Amino acid sequence: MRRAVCPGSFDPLHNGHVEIIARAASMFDEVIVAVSTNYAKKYRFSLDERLAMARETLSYLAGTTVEPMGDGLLAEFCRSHGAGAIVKGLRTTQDYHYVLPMAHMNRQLTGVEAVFLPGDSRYTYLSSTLIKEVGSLGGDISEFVPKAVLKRFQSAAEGTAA
Ligand code: COD
Repeated sequence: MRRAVCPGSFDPLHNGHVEIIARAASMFDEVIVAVSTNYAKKYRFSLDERLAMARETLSYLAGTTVEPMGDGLLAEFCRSHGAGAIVKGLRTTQDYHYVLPMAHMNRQLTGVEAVFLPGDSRYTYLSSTLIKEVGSLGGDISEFVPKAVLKRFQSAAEGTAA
């Protein structure tokens, strides 16, 4: 059984993430989407919301589950879940420079391998940060995010208007 983990904050999940996770699902028997819970970090969406958006969006992918990562090491999460690989999407060489030391460290810690997939060129300009900025300033983000995410931005906007 080949099992991989796709980790991230997913604050929120966007189409670039979904494309990488779908490709991981086609390469591995099982994929666990691990949603990070770094208590030092301020998230726009709560853990429950990030889990719900990812579960609603990814339910069509066979063999894919969504779980909270907990506040420990990703390498330990992989070991405790029997996953031999961490799959990450790369947008730019900057992403590569950021994730490469992590890949070495994770492998050193528990032997877990890193698999890097080049992001689809349709989505490489997407980041959760940019989407939050555009969405919170009233821009149309419908092209960039799954329906489950769009719905939450719309409810937040309605809440503000009320
Ligand atoms: N196209 C393709 N891939 C993309 C795109 C895009 N448009 N946007 C983002 N991605 C990739 C990112 O490169 C990343 O791999 C993944 O999608 C998730 O992105 P984010 O932004 O939601 O997630 P991050 O970068 O905030 O997640 C960081 C982790 C949670 C992976 C990291 O902090 C971590 O490993 N934390 C666990 C603690 C730990 O073990 N620390 C020690 C590390 S050695």
